[in-house]
Amino acid sequence: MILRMDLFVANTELTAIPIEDGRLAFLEQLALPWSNAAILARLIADTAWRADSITLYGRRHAQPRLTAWHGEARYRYSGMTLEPLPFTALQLDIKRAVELATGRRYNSVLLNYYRDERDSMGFHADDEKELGPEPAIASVSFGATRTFILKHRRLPKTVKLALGDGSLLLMAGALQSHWRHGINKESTPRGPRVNLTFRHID
Ligand SMILES: O=C(O)CCC(=O)C(=O)O
Ligand SMILES: [Mn+2]
Repeated sequence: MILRMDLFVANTELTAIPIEDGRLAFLEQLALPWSNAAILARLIADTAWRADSITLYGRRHAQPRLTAWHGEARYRYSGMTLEPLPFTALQLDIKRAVELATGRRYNSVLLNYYRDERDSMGFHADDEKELGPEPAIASVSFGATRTFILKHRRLPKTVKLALGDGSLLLMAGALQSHWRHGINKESTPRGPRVNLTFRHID
């Protein structure tokens, strides 16, 4: 008997999102062996969340979300140096799924916990030199859908993507040199969301 396995296997191919000056690819549901809800609950409960302040133009500000940095390399941004915690078993499982889907390897992950609609992330590029000139950054989201906004640095162009529960977004090519991205606060109630950005640090 020939088993029609393809009937049971979810789509694992990323779809390119056309964008100038960079590369974006999206998968609505990353293939994982647990439900998105179970992963979200474990990430929220088991992560050593930090409430860091960042220095912007010489002033300290509380970051409007919680964060954690895991993996094999130090990370410096906005006047902070983050010493990594080791990858957890769950993070390694998600990393493996992301590596299979994207065909790239990662050695670090930044976790961001948006507790509700008031949490956000300011516009920035992931362009630290340790990431290399054309970094592949793989972003996995669990929980509430939030709008990921990209703004071109020179052109009057904005791209908005709804990043839903279980989705994978790959940023690659020259994207970080030409675009900045962020997550705005929302004006209507939103449940918790955890986003993981897998990176390769040299
Ligand atoms: O939460 C998101 O979708 C964006 C996260 C992000 O840009 C980052 O971690 O650098
Ligand atoms: Mn980013």
